[in-house]
Amino acid sequence: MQEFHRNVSISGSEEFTGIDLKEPIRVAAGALGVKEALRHSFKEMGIVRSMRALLEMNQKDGFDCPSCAWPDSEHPSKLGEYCENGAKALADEATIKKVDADFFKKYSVEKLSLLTDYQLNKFGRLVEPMVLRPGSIHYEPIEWQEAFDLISSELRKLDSPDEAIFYTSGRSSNEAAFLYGMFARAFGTNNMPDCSNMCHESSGVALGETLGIGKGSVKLEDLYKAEVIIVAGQNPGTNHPRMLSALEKCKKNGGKVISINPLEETGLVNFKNPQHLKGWISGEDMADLHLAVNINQDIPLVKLILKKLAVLDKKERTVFDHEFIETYTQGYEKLLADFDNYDEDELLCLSGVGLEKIEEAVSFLANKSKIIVCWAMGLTQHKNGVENIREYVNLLLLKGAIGKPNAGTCPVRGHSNVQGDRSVGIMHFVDEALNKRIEKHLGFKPPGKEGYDTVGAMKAMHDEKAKVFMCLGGNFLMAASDTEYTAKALQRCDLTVQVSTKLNRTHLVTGKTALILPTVGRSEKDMKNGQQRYFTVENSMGRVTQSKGLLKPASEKIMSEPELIAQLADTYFKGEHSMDWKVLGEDYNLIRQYIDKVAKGFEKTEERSKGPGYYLPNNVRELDFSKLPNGKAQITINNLPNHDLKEDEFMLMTIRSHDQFNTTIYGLDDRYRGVYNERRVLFMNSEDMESLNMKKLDVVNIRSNYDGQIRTAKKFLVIPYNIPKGNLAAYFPETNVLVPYNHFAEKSKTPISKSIKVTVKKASV
Ligand SMILES: Nc1nc2c(c(=O)[nH]1)N[C@H]1C(S)=C(S)[C@@H](COP(=O)(O)OP(=O)(O)OC[C@H]3O[C@@H](n4cnc5c(=O)[nH]c(N)nc54)[C@H](O)[C@@H]3O)O[C@H]1N2
Ligand SMILES: Nc1nc2c(c(=O)[nH]1)N[C@H]1C(S)=C(S)[C@@H](COP(=O)(O)OP(=O)(O)OC[C@H]3O[C@@H](n4cnc5c(=O)[nH]c(N)nc54)[C@H](O)[C@@H]3O)O[C@H]1N2
Ligand SMILES: [Mo]
Repeated sequence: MQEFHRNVSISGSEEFTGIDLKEPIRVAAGALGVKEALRHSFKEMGIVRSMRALLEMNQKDGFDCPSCAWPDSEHPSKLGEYCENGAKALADEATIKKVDADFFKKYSVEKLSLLTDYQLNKFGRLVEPMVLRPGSIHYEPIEWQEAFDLISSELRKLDSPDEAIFYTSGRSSNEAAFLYGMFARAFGTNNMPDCSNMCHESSGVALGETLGIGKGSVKLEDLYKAEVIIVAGQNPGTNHPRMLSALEKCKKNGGKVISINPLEETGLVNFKNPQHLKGWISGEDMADLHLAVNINQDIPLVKLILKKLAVLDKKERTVFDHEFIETYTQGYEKLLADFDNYDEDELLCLSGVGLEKIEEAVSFLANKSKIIVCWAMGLTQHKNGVENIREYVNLLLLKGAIGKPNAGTCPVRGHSNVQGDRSVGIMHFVDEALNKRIEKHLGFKPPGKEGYDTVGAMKAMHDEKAKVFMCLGGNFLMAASDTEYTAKALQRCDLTVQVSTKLNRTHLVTGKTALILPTVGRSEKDMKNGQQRYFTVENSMGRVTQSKGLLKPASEKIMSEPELIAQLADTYFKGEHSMDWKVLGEDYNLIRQYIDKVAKGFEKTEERSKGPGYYLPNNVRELDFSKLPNGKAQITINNLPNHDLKEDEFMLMTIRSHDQFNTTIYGLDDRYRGVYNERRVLFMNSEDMESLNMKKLDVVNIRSNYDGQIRTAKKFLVIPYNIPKGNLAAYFPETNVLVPYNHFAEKSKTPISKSIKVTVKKASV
């Protein structure tokens, strides 16, 4: 690793931690979920702080859960409105452990980098601004103003504003994201990659093309009375546990749930809802039908279902909604003709699902029109991620399941405010209308050239075309694909700046100079001049609400995100700019007034975000497709994926365990999959293990070979698992080393983290 200018490890310890295997727990949540929630909370925050915080989370006057973007109930339970993973996210942020100047004096970045991501996160909250000077391996304290001066002077040194990149992770508030996006533009660049590029960008592109808005169309209540909910490529029991209550309501009302997933995930098997008494005792079966599709074979599967529905419709003319198709869509005849190009047996074989199950799915759908499709990373993170989603949209359009109650699209967002960040202007592409409003209301001309998205940013830094990299949250090194490539990219920067709450590997593998700017978390009180400030967020369904923290901040030396961005901007512009940054950083109401004027659909946010908040406009809900070709929703033709797997190659998906939030590792257990105290595991079908002559817990290396370049993830323990033959699963981020930086979804450029071609070989130990 001589290329690295500090001797830092990009993986940390790869030692095994002492695995224990048990039967997977097949009931999600329940009393065990509550117990786990409280155990994590008490350990990190103590009992009093935990109870106060948990009872305020997702309540009308409280703060928005820092975990996923699933909407809060409009009638929150007095018992507390949170899930196990929300409680873990809160405990993680509100921990009383601290990472201060003494800590960094004791531990060099080289030493810290030898630890695992789990160990790094456990040290606690970052509590004062720190700088890593060129050549040094120890962070040292720095005054806030000196930090802003340092960044400003590096920015001024650049030959072009496009040599700076401003990344955003989806935890930031609308107010912070707005200021940040406007600062990047005022500085002169659209280089604004965000976590969304690695996440739901494929959904945004697919929905934009077909329905005219890159967001979902359903509201929370729509799920309650849907007739069929399809959950495809999503693991709600772990990643969106509060969604299970909505599925439960749907089922109580007679709806059916179909799960489409290579794995039979626990939350979709059975759910005990701890919000009501009965849920402590008995569980509710969730999915009525599970289709164990092969990785990335959703298109053949959906095509087969559509083809069979088309046959039925030919006879009865009642299966598809012909009036809807006629009035609102274009492309129907072409799609119907295209079905003839596919052989049913071939589609069936590719999908990996049994014919009986397909027939059952067809019978669930044939006479129903209130259909919702929910999805997440299992559809987006493939080369054909955009087409995957378009194919599911075809199903909804043919059934007329769009723009009416209890039907529609439901991309389930990841980070709690990832959708809001985009709505207020975090984007690498140019939005002409937005630019005009910026010019009119903010008084400066924003750049008109498209900027870098995440993969673009990695490449630009790697090729030394970008030299300053600032991150508003996140853990870029571990989140991005191709860890080694990304590490080199970061190290080639002159300056890397992390606005963060917790320690992670991106603080250790850095540019020549690095800054840590510690910030206030979602759960904390944000006071200014004796007044408590609040901010706003947008959930997965487009509702804007307020969020107000209540806990004492981790330290007096941390600064809120809007304030630190404003102070940086003020320093950079030396007080001479059309925007009064300093004042904006102090008064979030003023930021909201600008958001109302500049961001599309926001209006009177100050008053309307109170209580249950307000919905941003959504053309699909109004059946308005006027922005699309011929003013119609687009039915599309989507090709079958073509992977050309070699004889010895498998398809690997990188997924989340039940004990992590993205790159933040809360613990080493994944009880829903029966794995305890270890993350370096590879889930494999037992027949595949047999044919490779492998036994349970054999140590293997996983290799990918793209364009002749070999990438290896070393030392994983093989576990026999209920996964279709030829498919593998392992945890992210440990396996990100395998994902080639230059292989991503067409159009959305989302890395192919869910379909990586790999070979598996026993390691010599
Ligand atoms: N507790 C917790 N909550 C989280 C997160 C977290 O890490 N922890 N992360 C947040 C973020 S940012 C996001 S984006 C979401 C992620 O939420 P998910 O998308 O649920 O997360 P993944 O673990 O990536 O799971 C992907 C699922 O898709 C399935 N899958 C993989 N490939 C395919 C395929 O080709 N077809 C089909 N049909 N299924 C497939 C996998 O088996 C798995 O069940 O969760 C958010 N919420
Ligand atoms: N192989 C593979 N790679 C993936 C994925 C996958 O499924 N497989 N999933 C992708 C997805 S969906 C996503 S969204 C990305 C996630 O990418 P990121 O959003 O970049 O990563 P996170 O792990 O969520 O970021 C965690 C860090 O955020 C900081 N943080 C937490 N809260 C706050 C806050 O309130 N403010 C600030 N400023 N900082 C905060 C903490 O320091 C913490 O260490 O990863 C992507 N990468
Ligand atoms: Mo995400």
